[in-house]
Amino acid sequence: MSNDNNVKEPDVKIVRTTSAFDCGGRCPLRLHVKDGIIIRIETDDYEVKEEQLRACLRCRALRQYVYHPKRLKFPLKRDGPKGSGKFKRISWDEALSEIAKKLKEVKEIYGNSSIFLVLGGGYQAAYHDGMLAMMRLLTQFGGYSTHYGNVSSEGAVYATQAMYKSPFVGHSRDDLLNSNLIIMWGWDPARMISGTDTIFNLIKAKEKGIKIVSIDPRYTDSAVILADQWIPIVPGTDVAMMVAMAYVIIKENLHDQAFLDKYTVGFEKFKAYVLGEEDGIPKTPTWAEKITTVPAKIITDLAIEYGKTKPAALMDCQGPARSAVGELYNRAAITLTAMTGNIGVHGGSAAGGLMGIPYGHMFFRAGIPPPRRNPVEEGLKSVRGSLDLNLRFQARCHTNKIFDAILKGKKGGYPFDVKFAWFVNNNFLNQLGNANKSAKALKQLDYMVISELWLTPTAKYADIILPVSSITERNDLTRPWPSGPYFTIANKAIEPLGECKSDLRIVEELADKLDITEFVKYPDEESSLKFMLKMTEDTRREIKNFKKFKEEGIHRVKLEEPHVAFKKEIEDLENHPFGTPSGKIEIYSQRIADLNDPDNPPISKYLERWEGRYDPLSKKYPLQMISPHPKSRVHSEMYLIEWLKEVDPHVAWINPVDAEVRDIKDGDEILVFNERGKLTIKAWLTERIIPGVISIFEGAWYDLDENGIDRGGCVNTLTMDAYSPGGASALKSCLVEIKKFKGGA
Ligand SMILES: Nc1nc2c(c(=O)[nH]1)N[C@H]1C(S)=C(S)[C@@H](COP(=O)(O)OP(=O)(O)OC[C@H]3O[C@@H](n4cnc5c(=O)[nH]c(N)nc54)[C@H](O)[C@@H]3O)O[C@H]1N2
Ligand SMILES: Nc1nc2c(c(=O)[nH]1)N[C@H]1C(S)=C(S)[C@@H](COP(=O)(O)OP(=O)(O)OC[C@H]3O[C@@H](n4cnc5c(=O)[nH]c(N)nc54)[C@H](O)[C@@H]3O)O[C@H]1N2
Ligand SMILES: [Mo]
Repeated sequence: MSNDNNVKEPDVKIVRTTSAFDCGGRCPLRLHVKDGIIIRIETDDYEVKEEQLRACLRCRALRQYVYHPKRLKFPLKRDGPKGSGKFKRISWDEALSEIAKKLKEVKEIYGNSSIFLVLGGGYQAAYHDGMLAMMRLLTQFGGYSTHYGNVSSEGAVYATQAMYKSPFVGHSRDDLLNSNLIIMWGWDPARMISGTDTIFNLIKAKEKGIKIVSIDPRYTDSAVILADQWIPIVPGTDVAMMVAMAYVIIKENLHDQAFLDKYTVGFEKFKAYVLGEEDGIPKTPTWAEKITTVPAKIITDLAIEYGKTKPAALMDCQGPARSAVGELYNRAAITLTAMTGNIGVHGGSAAGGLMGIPYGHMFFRAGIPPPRRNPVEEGLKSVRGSLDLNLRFQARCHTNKIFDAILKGKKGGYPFDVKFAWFVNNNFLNQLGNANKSAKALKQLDYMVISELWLTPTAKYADIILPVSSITERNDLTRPWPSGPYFTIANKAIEPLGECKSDLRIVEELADKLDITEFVKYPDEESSLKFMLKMTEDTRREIKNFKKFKEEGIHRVKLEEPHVAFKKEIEDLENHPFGTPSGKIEIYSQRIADLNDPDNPPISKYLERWEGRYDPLSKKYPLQMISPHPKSRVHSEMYLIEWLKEVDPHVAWINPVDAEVRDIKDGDEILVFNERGKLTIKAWLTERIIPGVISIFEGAWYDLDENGIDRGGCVNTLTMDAYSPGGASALKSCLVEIKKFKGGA
């Protein structure tokens, strides 16, 4: 396979590994290591060129990340007011002893529920990152409080749980080539990767002449390179367009009644809503045009095309669902795929937010290593909104309410008072709604520990910071989450920098200080990985030769044909019913109906809740702000890397129409503001975004000046710490105003 032996420099070792960034791509990398230092990075050289998984700009800048002068290398203790960023170096022994003492104190005085574990947002990319390790440690210490609702994808999780009961709604990407129409509905894989093999397969699809449509308020990179048609839409109004498409499909008799009869429940109720029998409003394209600004003719034409073209892949995503009623967008998309019989067939799509195919998710399917039960949650049931995800949510706060819970505790109706918080795998001050409020909460918090590679805006508020090794400094399993099918493994290429340790090592040492004698320790990282691989059936079946897997850094699963979600169910429903209570796809969900919440209807409907275009607040703050994920970073990770800043400077996308009335010119420094905060950023005037909407990529580091203005341009200075009935973090429902920034307050 490789030509590793042909390396010209004999003292250069090539380590095959993968990155573990949260873009979900998992790219085989060849790290050239000389004298213990990574001197060069190359990407996949798989002999089957068509199947190479080539890395993008971020992995190619991995050396800049690993060796960045600002990497944390020693344990730090706060040496100034919280948030000041002033720290002094201490030893590991001092750091862990102080943490252990604090933990014991809090446990004794307030009980375990006052220990709050704030877990990764997106960064759950590797088995040995801090999440599972910390859960295991604190479980054995008597339990902890935590949060529910994945900040990333809870809208999609809720939609798929409600309608399919399985989150594995994806096809392998080569199946896109079997499609005859691909609709990228709020999906921009050229930027956000969505699986390393995605864009390559989309380019092949385009070359094959498959029509590709993009529906997005922005003319995205993917639309630029792939789309035959760009349909700009007002953010938050997708369901109106989807419902109007359903109207046309029903009127034209293009729906697949046989499929609906056999595989779904509740279509009649959805139909009654669509036709206006329920509320007197037929959901015609003209009705939808007023809401979405998409011309009725374009809606009609696309509906007819989607209804007639078999198979067709409607690719929705997670981003648009991260809004006030986000799950309804994924639910409407699933409804359309069911109406057109595109589920379970090659070239189709089950929609549902691109949650991927099973393989890469191995360590989630295997569950948390024992002990599994967190004593603080014992005996408690899940709360509304969670459906039956089988987690004990009553003891938790919602993820987008983490800082509100820290501020208000039990007096504010939360199930716990936080006295000790451990942040791991996240930069949540930066990444959750309402950063100014989050900063206030962290100032007030009694005691905080974070394990990090960087002095992030969140880490600045910690009492103790523990420096963590990067993925190049440890052995690990990594997780390609949106696509595959392949398994990846990270191989240690270099020794940890400075005094950095892996999260796994940290919990093992802390377990000793906490006198948890029965804590399971692995003699080395490899034996922990072997244990993990044994825990799921497909890894047992596939990875027979661990040594080979390690050497190659990847195990490619050879499928006889592309993976298709729900193929078994569609081919043989009797023996393979869906996991829902009815055993079918639930267009109407009785479980949701039972919750009796008008904002959480049992069928997907177009609703507006807050801070959408038609909110009365738009008189004061007339611009909708969206915050997609940055090309040059993974959220806030890699923020400090100058190479990447150069590739894609941090600017606000503004339509010239909105700029002109405010006398804003291209390149002007502007103030973006609402009741929650103010930030400054450079304006980029472009027709690649529709009027009435501005776009600022998430992840720039929050940096408050003396006037309370965020000069870092962190978009969450403006967003809300709220969530949808299904549990989506509503970060995309946000109204703002802008003006030229003239300095001062
Ligand atoms: N406005 C707005 N906000 C958003 C979004 C949006 O669309 N709009 N998107 C949301 C989404 S989808 C997500 S997933 C979240 C992401 O939110 P976060 O997960 O908070 O974002 P990251 O910047 O990836 O932060 C991960 C942190 O983990 C650290 N880290 C990396 N590797 C390790 C490790 O091995 N161990 C430890 N201990 N730490 C490590 C990194 O240095 C980094 O600081 O952001 C959300 N925030
Ligand atoms: N480079 C890079 N890649 C990443 C990440 C990253 O930080 N950097 N993060 C990763 C993570 S954690 C996630 S969850 C994924 C998924 O990423 P997502 O959260 O799905 O991606 P977003 O960029 O937020 O949104 C996708 C598209 O939706 C559009 N959009 C926003 N609002 C609306 C709307 O109301 N309607 C419609 N039709 N479109 C809308 C945006 O303009 C954008 O082009 O990306 C992953 N990939
Ligand atoms: Mo995410």
